[in-house]
Amino acid sequence: MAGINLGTRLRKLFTVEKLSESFFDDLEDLLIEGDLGAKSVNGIINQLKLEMKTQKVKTESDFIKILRNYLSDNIVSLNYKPNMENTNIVLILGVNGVGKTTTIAKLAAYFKVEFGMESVLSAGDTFRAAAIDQLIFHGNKLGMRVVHQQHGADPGAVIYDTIDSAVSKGDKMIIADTAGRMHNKDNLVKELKKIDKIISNKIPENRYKKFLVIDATTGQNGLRQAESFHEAVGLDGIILAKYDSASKGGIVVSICRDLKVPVLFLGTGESYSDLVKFNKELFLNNLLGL
Ligand SMILES: Nc1nc2c(ncn2[C@@H]2O[C@H](COP(=O)(O)OP(=O)(O)OP(=O)(O)O)[C@@H](O)[C@H]2O)c(=O)[nH]1
Ligand SMILES: [Mg+2]
Repeated sequence: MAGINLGTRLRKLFTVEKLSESFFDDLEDLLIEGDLGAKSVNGIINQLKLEMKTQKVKTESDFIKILRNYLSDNIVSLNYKPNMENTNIVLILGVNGVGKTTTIAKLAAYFKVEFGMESVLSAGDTFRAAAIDQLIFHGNKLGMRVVHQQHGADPGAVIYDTIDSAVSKGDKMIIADTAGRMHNKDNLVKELKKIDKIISNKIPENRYKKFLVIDATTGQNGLRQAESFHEAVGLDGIILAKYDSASKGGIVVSICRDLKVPVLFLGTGESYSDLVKFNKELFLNNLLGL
């Protein structure tokens, strides 16, 4: 919703239309524009209609409060804590250009600050020519090890080697990159399932997490992406990149509501420190302009 404050528009709608015939139609349009997604919006409208019958909704703040509560009930957040004793792996997924590789570098910086943990970066995107160099560049800047093979190598083999080397050296955290694009979607899904199987055979479930990066500016496409990846390998969490853009990230409401996958972090810029833990209250205040 480029540059327009959803909260301001919602309050104005309430004040001007006062629950008239067109109120819920216009409300629906506003929420859809806010990237909340058709299914979520239907749920919100039904809930509002119900609550507005039973509760006195006199002011726009009464109305915003009901809306906020509904959204709050549908958003799940998660505070990721790695195992400090054994090797953990975080597999970073997402379609091309959403911010995966940048997010990997930010996560490595975050794990260092938050847990004093060095990460090993695994160059699992062997599909795009420059992807390996990009990860090596970040590894050099961060002073962290990068395990890689040549362009076109089998990503499963790269990640397999990374795990073996991390376990033998006693490294506690692996962050693995993946290709966002393949020759076609079926190939990508096949490749990801293979990678998933390789990792699952080496690292137990409680130390293996699959995080999907979503670009905050892609709107409802983000929900479709999450559905595809969730169906292919099962997601443990969402990282919403480019939250510093005009988007307020309404898309995560749909993802949480429909897939029950929690949100972990927001990417708020291009520097290593631009990764913040997802805070539901702050997120909702920002979404609704409170
Ligand atoms: N403003 C902003 N830009 C970001 C953020 N995260 C990533 N970017 C930028 O988005 C662009 C793409 O980021 P990458 O990390 O290369 O994305 P990717 O998903 O690895 O891309 P592919 O490897 O091509 O699939 C880069 O210019 C990043 O600097 C963010 O949180 N905010
Ligand atoms: Mg990349």
